[in-house]
Amino acid sequence: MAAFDWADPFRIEDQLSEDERLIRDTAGAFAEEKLRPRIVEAYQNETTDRTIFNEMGELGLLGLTVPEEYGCAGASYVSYGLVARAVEAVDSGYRSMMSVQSSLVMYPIFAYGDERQRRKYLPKLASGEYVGCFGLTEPDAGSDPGGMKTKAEKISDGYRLSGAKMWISNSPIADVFVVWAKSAAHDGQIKGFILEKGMTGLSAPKIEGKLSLRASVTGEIVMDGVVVPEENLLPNVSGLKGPFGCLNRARYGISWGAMGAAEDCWKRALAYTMERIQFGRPLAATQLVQKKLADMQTEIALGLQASLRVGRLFDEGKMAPEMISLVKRNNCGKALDIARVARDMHGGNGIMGEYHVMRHAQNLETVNTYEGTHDVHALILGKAQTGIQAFF
Ligand code: TGC
Ligand code: FAD
Repeated sequence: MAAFDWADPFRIEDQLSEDERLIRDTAGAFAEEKLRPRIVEAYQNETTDRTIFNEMGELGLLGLTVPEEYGCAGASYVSYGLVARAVEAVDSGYRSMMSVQSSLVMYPIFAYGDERQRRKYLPKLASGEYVGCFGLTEPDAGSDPGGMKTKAEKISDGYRLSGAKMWISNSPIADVFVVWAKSAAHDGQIKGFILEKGMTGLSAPKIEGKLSLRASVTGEIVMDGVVVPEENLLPNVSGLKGPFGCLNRARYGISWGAMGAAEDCWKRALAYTMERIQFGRPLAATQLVQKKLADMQTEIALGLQASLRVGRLFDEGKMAPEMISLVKRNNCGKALDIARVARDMHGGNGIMGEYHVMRHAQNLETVNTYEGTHDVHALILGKAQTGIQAFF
């Protein structure tokens, strides 16, 4: 009989390759040694440290799955998930910064861009010299991005973009903006455009006062007749499958990341209740607390194993988007529950920044909402079973 490792019940460790373990350890050391010491203050003060992109770039953590010829690691999707898990164990906002850059900016330039666009943007995004953002959501088009109003009008040597994007991670500090707009020149289809900081009519005001993801800056993208040259159109995709192709990757990474945050909460709740004495015994000696710890362990073990399975299928070219809806929805919902329970198990201390659990819970409220809300992913899975579209 094998020994039971309570912290890794299904022996995820044994299921990883040597390269994947190396990448995981690199990301884990960076997260705990470089990110953990700054998060409490950054969150409290609502500040985003731009240099984190450079630090991640130096370690090769940006655009991890993009091929090496563009300055990236060309690693597996399982590796990408492991990085998301390690970074989000510290803070969902730091994972957000990384995953927007990797899955929502570098991936579409790689997959839908031409060779000139790849060579121009990818190496600088990989090193962190450039920060990128992804503009899909609008004030009146969130779960239903097909309802977007942003328009691209054809002009002699390019397009004129008008409209506004809302809730855009990284936008106030972005150099490169991947923006989705309806193009009359393409039968009203949605097309992707690469905008650059400094273009006339382009601004990205910060959204102030968030109570979640406070260490990751969020803004708008306002386009007041921005002239975008023809060479900045992403030529190789049309329609909603363009942005959804990016979201498949980001949502998959989030499924791992949310489990990273949940693991941090679980292990903190365990450590805290082992130490904390009430009624003459550690809290962890009570049945109620042990049940909560067992529930956390179970959901995390199942969630990680599921994400690993989807990652392997991704790497084998056998991923279906509905698999990603299943793990994104399940892992975000479960992580949010775990963070709330861990906060409760810390008693009054649980509301303090230095104990980390309340910050995770606040962050996971957003993680459960962005990239398709918990309920939108339920409707995707419901449609797959019934064949009936229930969005409207
Ligand atoms: P529907 O008619 O179902 O599909 C339209 C076209 O898109 C294709 N498609 C996909 N392609 C690839 N992957 C997927 N997952 C796809 N889902 C759909 C589909 O085949 C079709 O193609 P074609 O060629 O036939 O035209 O689309 P719908 O308008 O009915 O949409 C339904 C719904 C609700 C599923 C969809 O709109 C949705 O997923 N809504 C959620 C919106 C969302 O996730 N927004 C995310 C914004 S970005 C963000 O939140 C970043 S936060 C990041 C961070 O900070 O970490
Ligand atoms: P709505 O779509 O208005 O939904 C509100 C509620 O209604 C939800 O509970 C939803 O589940 C429910 N609902 C919606 N439709 C249905 C239906 N048909 N049936 C039943 N219930 C329904 N977007 C980007 O493009 N780029 C980014 O970088 C980005 N970063 C973000 C960062 C943060 C901090 C946040 C908060 C959001 C970010 N988003 C980004 C936007 C995010 O993807 C949207 O908030 C999300 O898709 C939900 O859209 P909404 O906020 O308009 O909510």
